[in-house]
Amino acid sequence: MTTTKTRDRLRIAIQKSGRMADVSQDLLARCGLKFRQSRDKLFCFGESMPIDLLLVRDDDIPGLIAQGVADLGIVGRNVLAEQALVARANGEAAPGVELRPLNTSRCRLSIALPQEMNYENPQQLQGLRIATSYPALLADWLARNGVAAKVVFLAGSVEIAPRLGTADLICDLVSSGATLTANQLKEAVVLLDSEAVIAGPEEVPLDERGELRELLLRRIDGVIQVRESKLVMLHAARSAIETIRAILPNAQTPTLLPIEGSPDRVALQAVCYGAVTWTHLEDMKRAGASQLLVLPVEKILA
Ligand code: PRT
Ligand code: ZN
Repeated sequence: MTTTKTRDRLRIAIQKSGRMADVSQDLLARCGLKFRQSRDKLFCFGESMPIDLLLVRDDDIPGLIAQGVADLGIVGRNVLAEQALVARANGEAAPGVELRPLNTSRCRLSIALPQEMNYENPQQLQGLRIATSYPALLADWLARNGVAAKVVFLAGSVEIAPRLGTADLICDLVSSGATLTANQLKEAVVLLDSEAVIAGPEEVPLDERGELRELLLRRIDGVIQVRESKLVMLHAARSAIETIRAILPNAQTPTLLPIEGSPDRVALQAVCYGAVTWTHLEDMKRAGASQLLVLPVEKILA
């Protein structure tokens, strides 16, 4: 059932505890939100803005958005995509759309095989049993590839199913790959590249929540931009600046300042919106830069 009541406070659902709990709290804190912890720790009242928090299991987040109980949620794309397929199959309301990727909590939903099996093509999986906590995403991939395999649903510990003999292979989340290796499995096909996302209903609420949602999304954009930005400072001969500028990754127009006592040399500073690697620094040094400094950026208001 969808709640149609208007509200003047925005509600964001995030994971109460688990891999995404700290990441979500940290993002909202960086957006300037402060919350009062309630005694049951499920609902936190927003003190700095009319934005409250619901602390729930990650699997409940898409449903809370679909019911209109939460206006936004921070959840893995894997959870959102799985529940979107289930909702569509049941003719239910979509559990929200992805409004922003958050470039954190990255993982992939992959099919993994016992190490002794060689993967060549999807047809090889015909008739096999695949254990997973993501039955809809797996069934969708199997259908798109014309494979009739048996989907064995397991809520957790999917990786031990082949050893227990309850499945031939698995379809599970992978990040470093260490869990697969420890269970004598290897990644064969990536079904979905996942990361934390901010999700919400496609339509912006028509009451006060609409503006709050837009304001928060703008702040989130700023936080993400800052997270990936670095301030680069260096000295170089004026004649080398053009070459050095070409090496700077995703840089804003740099500021050039004179250096006292060295009329041919300038100090350069530029914000780069992307990773500044050792290779970039070494290339700039070769091009004539010295005194290279790379600093984190705290806030940007362009
Ligand atoms: O209690 P609640 O239901 O809220 O939490 P949960 O136990 O269902 O989820 P949680 O906290 O484990 O994960 C939340 C979200 O984090 C997931 O939905 C993903 O979007 C994201 N995420 C990122 C991961 C991983 N990385 C991850 N590595 N979720 C799970 N894993 C597991 C995976 O299932 C496997 O068991 O870690 C293992 C593999 O890790 P590697 O590094 O060994 O490959
Ligand atoms: Zn969960």
